[in-house]
Amino acid sequence: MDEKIIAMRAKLEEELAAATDLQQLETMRVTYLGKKGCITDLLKDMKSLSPEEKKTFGQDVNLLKNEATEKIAAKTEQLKNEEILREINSMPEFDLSIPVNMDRGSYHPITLVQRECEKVFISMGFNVENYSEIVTDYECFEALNIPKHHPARDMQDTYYLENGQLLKTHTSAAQNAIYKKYKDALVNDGVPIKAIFPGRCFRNESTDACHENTFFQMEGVMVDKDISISNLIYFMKTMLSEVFKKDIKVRLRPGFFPFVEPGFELDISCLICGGEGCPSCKHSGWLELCPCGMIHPEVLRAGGIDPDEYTGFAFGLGLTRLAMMKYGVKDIRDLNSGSLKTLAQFTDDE
Ligand code: FA5
Repeated sequence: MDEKIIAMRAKLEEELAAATDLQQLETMRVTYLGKKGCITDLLKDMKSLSPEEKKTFGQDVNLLKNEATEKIAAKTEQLKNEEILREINSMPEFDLSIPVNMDRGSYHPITLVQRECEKVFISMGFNVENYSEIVTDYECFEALNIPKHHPARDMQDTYYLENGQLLKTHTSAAQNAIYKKYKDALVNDGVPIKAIFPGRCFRNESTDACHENTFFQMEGVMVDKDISISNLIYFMKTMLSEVFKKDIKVRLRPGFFPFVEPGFELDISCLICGGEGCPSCKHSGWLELCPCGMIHPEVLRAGGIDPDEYTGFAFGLGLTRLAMMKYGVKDIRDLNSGSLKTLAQFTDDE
């Protein structure tokens, strides 16, 4: 056998034995087997050989080429397998038979209270609606009888997007869309509009024990012929007694909101201090929980409903404050803290 072929086979064996990574093998593959590789290069020597020698030499070169192809492929496979094994061995060991020794996750207290309220209202025939957190100025203010430059806007500063949209300051921002969605069924089929729409609200204001810049409300509206304040009071009372499962002292006092007339503030006696006064109720003994009122005719009109024929009530329940009262959370900021120690107390089996 040609000396060059013998030497090249020996070199190949040596390099294969020394190769420790896939990159080295790839370089070898190109060096030996590539179009301009050293095995192809051997064929140049054929020119000077006799026809008989050419035959044997050609066979030997082919043999070397096949050997090199197989051996480089086998070594590549071997290194890949070793790499997978190394990866498996470096993974932490899991023993699936060991009992879980971790705290269970739990629903957030606000979610629990929201679901409880939803259940109560669904049982009274209300639909639950979901509405966007980003709304237009029209939805949040103008459709609610709060034109530009109206002083009521000062009470609800918020965060604006560059395109002029804003993060909704109250769930009332969905009222207009809800009226438009259900007005045909109301007018054509006499189906009263009964909807609640819980959602996250945002206000650019400083925080304290009972104010957050991000909090939850649940809006509720009912529109039909002859809806009155008595209907409003009935639904509010039912909801509170179902949620608290006990008698709660409430008071209704006049309140101003441009989208209701008349408007009320529904306060509950602070359950943290029993009405004595504490930081959670700003030392008044009462907590503003659920402003409400009879929907303003302009608001109905903007929703495509004739206020001479239909009336309705609306309320804006402070869900976050309700959760505080129900679970005895003294500082509203704990609810947004993400502290598992605080939140895990409310684990529910649902
Ligand atoms: C409103 O947001 C009106 N849209 C409510 C309404 C709806 C009135 C329908 C009439 C008819 P107000 O700004 O008062 O109103 O907020 C309503 C409730 O949300 C408050 O009583 C309170 O419980 C809660 N709330 C308001 N601001 C905050 C805040 N910064 N942090 C936590 N809860 C808040």
